[in-house]
Amino acid sequence: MANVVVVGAQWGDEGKGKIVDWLSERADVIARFQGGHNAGHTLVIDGEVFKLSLLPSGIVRKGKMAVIGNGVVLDPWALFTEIDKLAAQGVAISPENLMIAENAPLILPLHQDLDRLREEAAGASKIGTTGRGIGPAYEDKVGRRAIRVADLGDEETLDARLDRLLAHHDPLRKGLGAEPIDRAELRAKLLEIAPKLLAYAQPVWKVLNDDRRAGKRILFEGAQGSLLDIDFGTYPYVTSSTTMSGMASTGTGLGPSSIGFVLGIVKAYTTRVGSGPFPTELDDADGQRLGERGHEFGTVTGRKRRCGWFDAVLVRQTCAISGVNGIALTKLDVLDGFDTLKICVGYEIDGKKYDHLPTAAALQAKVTPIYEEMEGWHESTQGARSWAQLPAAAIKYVRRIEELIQCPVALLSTSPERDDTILVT
Ligand code: 2SA
Ligand code: MG
Repeated sequence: MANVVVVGAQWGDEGKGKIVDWLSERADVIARFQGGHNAGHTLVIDGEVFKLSLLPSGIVRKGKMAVIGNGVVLDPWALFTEIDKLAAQGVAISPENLMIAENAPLILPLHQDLDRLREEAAGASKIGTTGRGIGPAYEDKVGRRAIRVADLGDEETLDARLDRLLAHHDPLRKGLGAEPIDRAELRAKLLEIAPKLLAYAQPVWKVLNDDRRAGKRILFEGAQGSLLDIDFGTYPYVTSSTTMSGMASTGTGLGPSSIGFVLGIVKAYTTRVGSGPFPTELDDADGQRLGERGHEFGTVTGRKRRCGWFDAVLVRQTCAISGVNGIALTKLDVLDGFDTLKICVGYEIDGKKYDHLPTAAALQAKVTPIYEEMEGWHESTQGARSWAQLPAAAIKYVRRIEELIQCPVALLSTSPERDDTILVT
């Protein structure tokens, strides 16, 4: 197997966790390259449910190396909470099976404060973030005032970093009506967790390049989805990282030539959490039904997801931007029992047809989807393990999606269980 990058091709929650877990059986190293503990990946293994948020999904498998790359923003306290939770489920985590990039920036409690304060102040125009401090942490990274993993190894460096950071945050907090940071408390908290965290710290770029040369297979695990990308998503209703495949390279320190295959994860319908445009959103009984059958609630926050028909325009667009070689189509079984299904094949805006989502917010707000109707099926596709077990109408639906998004289906997932996966190619 070539080194594979897995990205969500919609707004996240496409079912990446299960696919990454399935693929990690065929990999030696599983690396996260962006996002933080705003991600929520659910794995079901022999009926047991594992919910991961910051850790790469491959961590649940024995004999694999899980990697948190420099492109990730890391909340050290959330990390150890998650490690403890997994330990209680029998998954042992140590520097033997987890390494963290020394140059990964940290998420601190002050980032969560800022995330929350800003969302509260924004009222109706809020982004609908996960409240994990992701945006503010990336701001500090780009603003060159982040505290990074390696900074915890030296008190003098840490002090200098803290000075710089608080010089920025205290006035910001004041403007939002919050108290200044208790520097001594934050410093003590960081120094307390430092040895635990530093035990996992590595020059990830170097280890991965050595791994690659040694012929190890690397799986890059994307989080969130392409339409939440900071550049190509529905800005400003996006997350603060690059969620496209290109980030796998800069978010770990392996050149683009190390990537052999880009797998886009695509849900057979569409969902989104948080605010922002959603052309095919359904406010009716069909939308309700998709949400209920698909258990569309956030893994991390429990938030109800907005649901709608499959939007081929958007998926064609994100597959192009990420250079997707093939898709894994998930949750087809959620569509079982609909008489008719709709697929969005184009947009109409002010009487003009579009084959892509324009960037201008004013145009996005006026999109009317152009639908194609397809016959549904009443048989159950849940748990199907071969193409032959699918009803003809379901096969037709999948083939039509391939045609519209200009990308082949490589995998078909028919239930949350690891083995209910059909390899198409
Ligand atoms: P943030 O917190 O700054 O990244 O939020 C910005 C936008 O990105 C969306 N976002 C997500 N959308 C879907 N799933 C996500 N992860 C969790 C999950 C979410 C959860 O997999 O279930 O548990 O609610 C995720 N993370 C960020 C977010 O909704 C904002 O629109
Ligand atoms: Mg998710």
